[in-house]
Formats: sequence, C-alpha cells, structure tokens
Amino acid sequence: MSHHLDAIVNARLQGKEGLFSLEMANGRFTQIRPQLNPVIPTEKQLDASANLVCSPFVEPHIHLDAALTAGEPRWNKSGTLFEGIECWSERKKSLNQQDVITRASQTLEMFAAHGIQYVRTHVDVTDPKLTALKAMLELKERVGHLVDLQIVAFPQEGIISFPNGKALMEESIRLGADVVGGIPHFEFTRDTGVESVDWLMELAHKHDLSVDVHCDEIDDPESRFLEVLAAKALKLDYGTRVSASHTCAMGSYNDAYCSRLFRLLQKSDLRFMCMPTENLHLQGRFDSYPKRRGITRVPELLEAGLKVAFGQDSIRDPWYPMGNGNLLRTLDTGLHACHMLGMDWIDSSLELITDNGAAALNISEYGIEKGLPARCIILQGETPYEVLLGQQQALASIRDGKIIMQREYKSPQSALTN
Ligand code: 17E
Ligand code: FE2
Repeated sequence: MSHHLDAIVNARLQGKEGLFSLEMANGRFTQIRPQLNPVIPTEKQLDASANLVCSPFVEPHIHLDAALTAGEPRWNKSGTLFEGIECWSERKKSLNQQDVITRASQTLEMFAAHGIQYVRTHVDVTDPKLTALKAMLELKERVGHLVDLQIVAFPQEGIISFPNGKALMEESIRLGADVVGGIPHFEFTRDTGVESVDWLMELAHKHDLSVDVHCDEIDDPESRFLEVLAAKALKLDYGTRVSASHTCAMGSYNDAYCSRLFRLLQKSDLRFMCMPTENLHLQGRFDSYPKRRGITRVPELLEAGLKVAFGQDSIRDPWYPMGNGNLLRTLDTGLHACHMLGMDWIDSSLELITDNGAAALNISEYGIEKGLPARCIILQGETPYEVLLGQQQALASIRDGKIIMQREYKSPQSALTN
C-alpha cells in the first residue's frame, strides 16, 4: 500500500453516531463525511474498522534528556524530587551528545508507537556546556517529519541559585530553545523564587517565547509561586502563552486561599500540566498517614474553564523508574487519582491528552476538520471508554496524509476464541 492516503474509512469519531470517512489530499483533510454503511477500502484508503479516530496525542511535559538513565550512577532511594535532582546532577557529569540523542530517540520511538505526534521536552540547561540542549536541538531537526518537538530551556538547579544561571538561560535561547522554563520552588529562598519568575517572564516576553514553569512541585502549602506567575502573566497579558506545570502544592492549599487564587487564574488564563503518575510517586514523601497525593486540583480547574493537560514527565529516570510512552496509562492513573471516573469525565477524558495539550503548546492547526493538516491516530476501541479500558497501543498514526506507524489489529475476542 502507498503511504499516501486518500481517505480513512469506517472511522468512529468522538461524540458522534455512526461511521465516517475522512478524506484527504495534499496533506490536509478535504472532507469529513458520514457513511451510511461500512465500505470496503480501496488501495489508497485505510480501514479504521469502526475504531475511534482522534487527533494525535500530545505529550506536553517530558524530560527527554534524562530518559532511560534510572539507576545511573545510583538509584533514587528516598523517592523524593530532591534526591532525584542529586542523582541527575551526578549523571549529568558524564553526558555527551550521542548519549542524549540515543536515549531521547528510543523514547520518541515509544511515543510514536502510542500515537504521540507532539512533544514538549524540558532540557536541563544548568550545565556550563549545554550538552543536552545542543543534542536535543540537533535531534529536533532529524525527527521533524515524525513529531513536532518543542524544547524548554529548563534550569533544573535554579536560575538565581545556580552559578551563571541567567547567562545559561539567555545562551539557550540564543541557541534555539523554544520555551522558557523555571523552578521557583527550588531556588534557595522565597524571594529568589519570586525574582526568578519575574526575570524569566520578562525574558520570554522580550523574545516572544512561551513559558513553562515547574511550579510548586512540593507538598508545602506555603509554596505559592503559582500566584506570582499568574499575576505576572496577567500584567503582561501573556497568560495563553504560559503553562504552570505540576502545581502540586495546590493539592495542599486551603479552600479559602484557593477560592481567591482561582479568580486570578481565570483572569490570567494560564495553562496547566498535571503529571499524575510522576507526582503520586514523588509527593507525599514527607507525610506519615494520612498521606497526600500531591496532585493539583484537576476537576476544579477544568470546571473553572481552565485548560489542564496530562503528561508523563519521566520515562525511567532519576525521578521515576517506570514509564513506557503510553499516555493512556497516565490518563487512567490521573482519572483515578483525581476522582474523575464518573462517566461524563471518562467520555471527555481524551481531551486531557489531545486538545488541552495542544492548547497548552499553542499548536495552531490541530483537530479533525476540513482544511486542517491530515494528522490523526486510530485507537483500539469504539468509544473513549473502550479505549481507556484497553489502553492498547495505537493502531495507526497518520501525519500530513501519510502513514507513519501502523500495526495489526488483534481483537481481544479472537484471542479468546482461538
Ligand atoms: N525535574 C523536576 O524538577 N521535576 C520532575 N518531576 C522531573 C525532573 C522529572
Ligand atoms: Fe517535569
């Protein structure tokens, strides 16, 4: 079969009855047409076999530079964020560009198998040589036909608290980083945390770049850098370009404070990224029982009209020993942890790994609509509920009208009857 498609036929679409054919030409959707009956595909058509077709998954938050280094040079025994940062600081000393490219490529292959076509990766720039950043910039060019990769200049050990932190951030932007990062809860003091947020926001604004801050990734209810970030975004009228990642402390804030905070969040229109598997593992580590979950207020943010995306954060790195690229696993865990297994939440849950990620990453042409780039994936299942129950790898991934990944469909039923 040619890799250029004319159409995907016998597709189910979320929230719609019946079957559809998705016609495409020159890399774009040209028509989304309801079918009266199932059809036999022609040579240039791909058969979705009544499975759900949706936009490619978006991995909004991952650390590709550290992926697949778990246990090197030692394992994180306490399971805390802070020991993870120490282990990584030791591993960082032996980085070279090939090492980074090899591990990041292996991770992107796992992502491709699960239908991810958009990735935002944080890359640690608290390294005087900027080895990982240079490697990732090179890889970005090489994989552009398979995945849109955004690179965050991420100051893992701080902007103010790390030697030459500001200069390293500026140099990273000069080299080509797409997004400005930060980590205010890791700066030495509350004041330097605030100073770092103010500084990085000005830097991003000046260069017309988006912002993605590791914000309050700690169970300390007094870690309140989110309000600082949101207030600055509001002042610069920049909220739609700003993502607050983790915001774990919000899971420990009191309700009175949150009620005040949410007013500001809505006004500033920030984007949120929650990493449920990662933070269930890293947070609550200083608690006895009852133990906190360390997860931000996902349903409340969504009900307030704010965009929240789920991300994996780690694939077997100093912070988290698990991970396989399957965002459906992350979604499943997040829905459990956030009390979101009501059927209305399940029905709309794919938004957390598709549309909301696309909004956070400011992806301009995203969705299954006439005129947009012909990018989509075929999932295993007819509805979001079935897809989530199975958590299978995607059946196919289509990018600009071309098949970039396809596998054979093995129905669970045939496995039972054979
Ligand atoms: N770095 C950090 O500050 N927090 C994390 N969760 C990871 C890296 C994975
Ligand atoms: Fe992270």
